[in-house]
Amino acid sequence: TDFSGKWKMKSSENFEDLLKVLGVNVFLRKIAVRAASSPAVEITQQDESLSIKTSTSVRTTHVSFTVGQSFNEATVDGRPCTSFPKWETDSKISCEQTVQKGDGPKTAWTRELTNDGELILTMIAGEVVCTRLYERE
Ligand code: R13
Repeated sequence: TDFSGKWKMKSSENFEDLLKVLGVNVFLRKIAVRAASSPAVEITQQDESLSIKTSTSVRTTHVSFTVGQSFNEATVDGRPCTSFPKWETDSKISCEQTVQKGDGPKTAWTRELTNDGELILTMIAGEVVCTRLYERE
């Protein structure tokens, strides 16, 4: 599977609920939700190594990792965490996150390439699953 490409978001579910369960206040939530409605995602992949740049008007994140090796990133509410990405299937990566300090709901994400070439991102916090569907630009 090759996740490489520039991606645009087609739909998003439960993004605000995700931030809410993570304790983000309503003021910052509204700003984040608005900005996250039109992200630009660029992924480059070489074998098991991925680099994912996610840009919005208020926050841009850039992560690089190799599937099967832990790396440091931040949870969607901005807390530093250690992440462990693994192949769930040959077209789906699932990644568990462990925050470096403090507690809160268990967080994780998955990225899956569908048969029709779309990308499904899920971000999970406790019982809340945010699902975001991307298509190539
Ligand atoms: C701002 C500060 C407050 C906190 C926050 C959280 C998330 C975001 C912005 C902010 C955004 C996230 C976008 C995520 C995307 C995910 C994806 C709560 C720290 C800066 C308001 C914008 C686009 O689809 O991969």
